[in-house]
Amino acid sequence: MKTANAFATEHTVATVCPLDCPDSCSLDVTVQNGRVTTIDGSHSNPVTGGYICAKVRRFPERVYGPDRLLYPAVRKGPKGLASFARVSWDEAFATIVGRLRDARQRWGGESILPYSYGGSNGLLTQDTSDATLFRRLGASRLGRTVCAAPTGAANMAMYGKMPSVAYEDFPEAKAIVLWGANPSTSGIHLVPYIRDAQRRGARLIVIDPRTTPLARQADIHLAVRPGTDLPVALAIHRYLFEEGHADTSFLAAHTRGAWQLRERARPWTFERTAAEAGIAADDLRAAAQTYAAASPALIRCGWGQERNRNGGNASLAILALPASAGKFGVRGGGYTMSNSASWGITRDWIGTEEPATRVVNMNHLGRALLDEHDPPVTVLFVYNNNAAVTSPHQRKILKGLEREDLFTVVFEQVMTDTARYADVLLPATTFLEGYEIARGYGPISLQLGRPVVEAAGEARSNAELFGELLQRLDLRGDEDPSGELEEMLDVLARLPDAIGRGLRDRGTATPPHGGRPIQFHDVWPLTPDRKANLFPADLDAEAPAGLYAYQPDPGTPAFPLALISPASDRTISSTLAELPRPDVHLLMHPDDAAARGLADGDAVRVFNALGEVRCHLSVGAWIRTGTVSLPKGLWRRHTANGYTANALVPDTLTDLGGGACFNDARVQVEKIAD
Ligand SMILES: Nc1nc2c(c(=O)[nH]1)N[C@H]1C(S)=C(S)[C@@H](COP(=O)(O)OP(=O)(O)OC[C@H]3O[C@@H](n4cnc5c(=O)[nH]c(N)nc54)[C@H](O)[C@@H]3O)O[C@H]1N2
Ligand SMILES: Nc1nc2c(c(=O)[nH]1)N[C@H]1C(S)=C(S)[C@@H](COP(=O)(O)OP(=O)(O)OC[C@H]3O[C@@H](n4cnc5c(=O)[nH]c(N)nc54)[C@H](O)[C@@H]3O)O[C@H]1N2
Ligand code: SF4
Ligand SMILES: [Mo]
Repeated sequence: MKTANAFATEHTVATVCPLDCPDSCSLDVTVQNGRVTTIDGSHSNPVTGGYICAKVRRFPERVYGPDRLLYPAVRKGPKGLASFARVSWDEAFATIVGRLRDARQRWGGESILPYSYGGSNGLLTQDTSDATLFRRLGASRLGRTVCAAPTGAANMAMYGKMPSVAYEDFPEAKAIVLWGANPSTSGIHLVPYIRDAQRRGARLIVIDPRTTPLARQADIHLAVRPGTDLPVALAIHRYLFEEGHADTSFLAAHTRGAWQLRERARPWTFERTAAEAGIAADDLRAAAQTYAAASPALIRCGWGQERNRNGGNASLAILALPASAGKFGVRGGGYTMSNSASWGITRDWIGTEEPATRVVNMNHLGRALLDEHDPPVTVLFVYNNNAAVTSPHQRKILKGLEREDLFTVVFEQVMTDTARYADVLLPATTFLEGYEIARGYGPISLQLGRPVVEAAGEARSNAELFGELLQRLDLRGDEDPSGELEEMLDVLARLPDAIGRGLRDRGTATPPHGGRPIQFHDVWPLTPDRKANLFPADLDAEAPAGLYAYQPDPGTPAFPLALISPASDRTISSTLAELPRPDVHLLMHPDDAAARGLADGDAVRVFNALGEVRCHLSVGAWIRTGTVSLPKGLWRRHTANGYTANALVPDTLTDLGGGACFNDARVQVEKIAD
């Protein structure tokens, strides 16, 4: 009897992981008595092959954990201390609606700043009814630049974001360059395809200041100094052009601007570049020769190289390599970048045209809260984001969030560091409790996520929250969908026919070209003349020193170490950071440790003019000299003094795209008493 009962109440639901990870795993979720018990990979997305990462296996601990937000609440104590009192949704709505109306009346709509980023990275939970609401309020617009802004600007200007090489085609390549990408952590399903290529004789080149797992298995590892990728890529162009390896017929037929690129590459000899990047000239030459000689040859361009003052130009120069070298037109040749634009989705479901209100670069949140007066930001509405720990210049942001005259709404799943500063805190559903359309940005995939269990407590979906706010502010249009299910159906109906039908009927859409397009064969640059623009003139005007012009680090003797903060296998950005984890360490090379009298396990302070982080030290040769590393995505509870890497990250912007300079911090490290 008992067994029969248990059987009757256990079932498995097929859905998809929409977190901000390139892979977009299809999932089988087991539910027992209305609660999620296990999350496993399924085979419906063939690329993710039935296995998932350890992080998302632990997602039930998040759904039912002590940090989960279950009810609306209002602040009771000082900002930042997370002292809240439960209120009804009605009370919460009344307060928010009153404050939004008041802000609009006194200061104008631009005094309202919506602040959001990846969250659940799908099509439904962002840029749907939320965008309709903030557009109709005439709120400030947000420049969503915290990630992929420089690479996005480069890929758009050069290739119009044409679809790029799929994971499945990596085994065809005879040379693979992993440039500023660490798939062993940040997109694990690419790894077996790379290993397969290696077994079939491919040479692997890794360009990364750290000895990542794949760098250890590479034929050539260029452990460059952070921020020096631009000269490194230009030196390879120079070799191609000056030593007769450029594909002049491809360049003439399919590109513009090649000679200007050649001019800018000319000064970057292997010797000069190697000195700047802190690598051996022979290794750089070997990398250039290997890449030039191999066919097919493939570059996986990541995001590690974009997050510094030269990041936009570096990404441009990297993306231009397959054009100069004539690597396109064959399966397994070309480049892989974000594939999020591959479906040509334009989000024409947003209910209102975008108003011409002021744009706030999200990397300048601290400045927006403290230095902006025309009008000041008086209402901050945070959702799908944890800015208190994920945006640059943490101390300035926290100071801004402390402003007594700022009204902050945070709409969240768990008690994040940002949630602790809310005036009104609203509970959000997780992807296991609602619909989502998840779009892979590694593999070209689009899958429908379904509710697996009832929402915990009184949590609501984004569609429900923003729909209700539109209603209560008298901003709802007759055409607007009402509620999450209607919003999902509305989006499905507005997607191109074949895509919407696939999602409705099978839960997955069939990508063009079987999801494995060959660049310059099946897909072409989405630029006006369908050519690759190797020297986009508008970007030449935007870049501080012009296109492909390198901005060297002038050096700050007090802070000689470059700090990077790459993705870790514990979190996706800062999502899941609430779960228990081992002690956090700063990673440092043995030579740098010795020079400072530091040893493995020491308590240290990492500091610069912006702030300080106190944690323990890990000494190892898997990072280059002159560079130290802290994990991305920490919460304040993970360090001894409550600050994370972003307390040391300046809010300067990248050369192109207004991106964040997370890997451009300069610091010093010293021992402290434990
Ligand atoms: N587990 C996990 N997966 C994730 C994420 C996560 O937080 N955790 N985040 C997701 C998101 S939002 C993104 S954008 C992607 C990011 O995906 P990736 O780009 O792969 O991730 P990162 O760790 O930011 O950077 C990759 C590598 O760049 C190196 N690097 C740092 N600075 C430089 C530099 O100046 N030049 C070069 N050549 N290399 C440099 C780092 O050492 C790191 O190994 O991953 C996604 N996947
Ligand atoms: N130092 C350093 N900092 C970095 C980076 C780095 O490399 N180094 N990388 C940067 C990168 S690549 C990125 S993409 C950013 C990401 O930064 P964020 O956008 O802040 O990403 P997360 O930390 O994942 O926070 C997303 C939050 O959204 C919530 N959420 C998820 N789904 C929903 C939903 O449906 N509704 C609502 N209301 N909330 C939801 C989650 O609970 C989570 O707390 O971080 C950046 N920060
Ligand atoms: S975070 Fe990435 S690897 Fe993990 S389950 Fe989600 S899509 Fe798969
Ligand atoms: Mo990102």
